[in-house]
Amino acid sequence: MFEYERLSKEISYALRHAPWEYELEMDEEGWVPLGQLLDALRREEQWENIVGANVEEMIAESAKKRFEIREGRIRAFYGHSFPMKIWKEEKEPPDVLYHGTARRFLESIMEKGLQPQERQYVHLSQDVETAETVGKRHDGKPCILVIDAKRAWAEGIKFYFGNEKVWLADCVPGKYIEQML
Ligand code: HQG
Repeated sequence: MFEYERLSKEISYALRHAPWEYELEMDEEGWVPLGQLLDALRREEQWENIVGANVEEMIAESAKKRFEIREGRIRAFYGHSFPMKIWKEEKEPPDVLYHGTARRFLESIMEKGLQPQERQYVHLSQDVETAETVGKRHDGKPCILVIDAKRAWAEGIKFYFGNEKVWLADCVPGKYIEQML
């Protein structure tokens, strides 16, 4: 039985943060050959018998849609942090998006806007529930920010499609952000 959570974390690390540690050749959309990733994982004792089907099962079992496999390649939908910025598809966002964050970040966010911080893009949520889950990683009682994506888009802020629940942006100025009470 493969431990999907550990596998998901390690693949997240490889595809989002440190592809060079796994000697992966990544293209500008974040794709790497699945076989290359499997070879790299197999060098570790814990994954010495891993096959593609295990990765597919991990993706299918996960509550979050983090990865995609297509034509023998795998990529992460979002979350990247290394300097080479992954190309994402620009897309008109829903009228409203959400962002769950910690209370301690609020003042700075309202002053400087939502910034990508350690990642390549700001991560926004399609619905409040998803934003709550994201925010709880930073604060037991997270606050939910409501983004006027319709106006921001109309005024030239770029949005990108992550997956059905996750949207990305380069930054979101404070004037488009309101705290949900
Ligand atoms: C905050 C997980 C101060 C921002 C999640 C956030 C997501 C500011 C933190 C995905 C700021 C960065 C990404 C400013 C933004 N001043 N703080 N100006 N602008 N921040 O983890 O959005 O499980 O890099 O509010 O579910 O929390 O890994 O981003 O709190 O989808 O698949 O800086 O990662 O997905 O934190 O999460 P993060 P995030 P996975």
